[in-house]
Amino acid sequence: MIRSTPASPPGFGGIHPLVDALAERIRQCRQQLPALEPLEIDADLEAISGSLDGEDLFIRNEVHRCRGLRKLHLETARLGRGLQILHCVFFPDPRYDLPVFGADIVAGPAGVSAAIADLSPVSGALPEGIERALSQQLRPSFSQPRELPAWGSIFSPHVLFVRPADAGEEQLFIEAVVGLLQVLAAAVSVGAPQAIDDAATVDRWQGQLDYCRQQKQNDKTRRVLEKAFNPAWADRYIEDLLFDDPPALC
Ligand code: BLA
Repeated sequence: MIRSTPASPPGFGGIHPLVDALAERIRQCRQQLPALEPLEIDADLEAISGSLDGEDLFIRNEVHRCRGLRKLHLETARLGRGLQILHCVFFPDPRYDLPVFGADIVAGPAGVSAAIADLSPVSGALPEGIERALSQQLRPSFSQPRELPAWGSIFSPHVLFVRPADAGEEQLFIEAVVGLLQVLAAAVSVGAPQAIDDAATVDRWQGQLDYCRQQKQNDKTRRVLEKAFNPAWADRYIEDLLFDDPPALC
């Protein structure tokens, strides 16, 4: 089992304060969701530890579901060469008109290189209520915005992809993620399921499958996992846990 690690500066065997603080805020938001329950995952995927080139390496996975969301996955990891990661995806139940929530932080010894968060559409555009709520939120400004790769066409026009320059911008990023989760939670609380064979459900299922396929084109994730573990392990991890296809509608 992995011990929980207190926040500490990067490079001291701990976890970057932004990774730790965001994980904690996501857990608080998660707790407010209706009918939240933990999902079983294979014990060998829940807490993974090892060492690479003499460095501690760990992955901690938490997986839940709630009404409206089929899988809420939060991962915090330290993967060698001081690389620390927060990876979080909330996958909707396709019967509900809800987007995918995704967030990723990549921090190295030189600081956070990537912080991304989005509510991503699974049927062309975001549900109207969500689009309206996001358009009304103040868009924080960051000094170092980043450009999305080609596979990033899955993200919404509201996507935030930045390299936070200092602790102030890290805090802005956390608040922006909490804002997204509040918008999602409001939509979850009023959402009602449509039939499993409704054309809209099928369309959203297909959209979620496309989301997973596009995410799997991110070679950077695969490369890091292959190096820390091995190619077969990385493949299973990506296919079964990070971006598994939504279960067949039946
Ligand atoms: C980039 N993701 C990266 C990078 C690494 C990882 C090393 C490069 C850092 C950089 O460009 O500064 C690695 N991310 C991981 C690993 C895991 C992970 C190993 O989550 C998991 C174990 N990625 C996601 C999700 C999103 C995402 C959910 O998993 C968005 C919602 C986005 N990561 C994302 C994007 C990039 C990135 C857009 C930049 C890719 C690029 O510029 O080519």
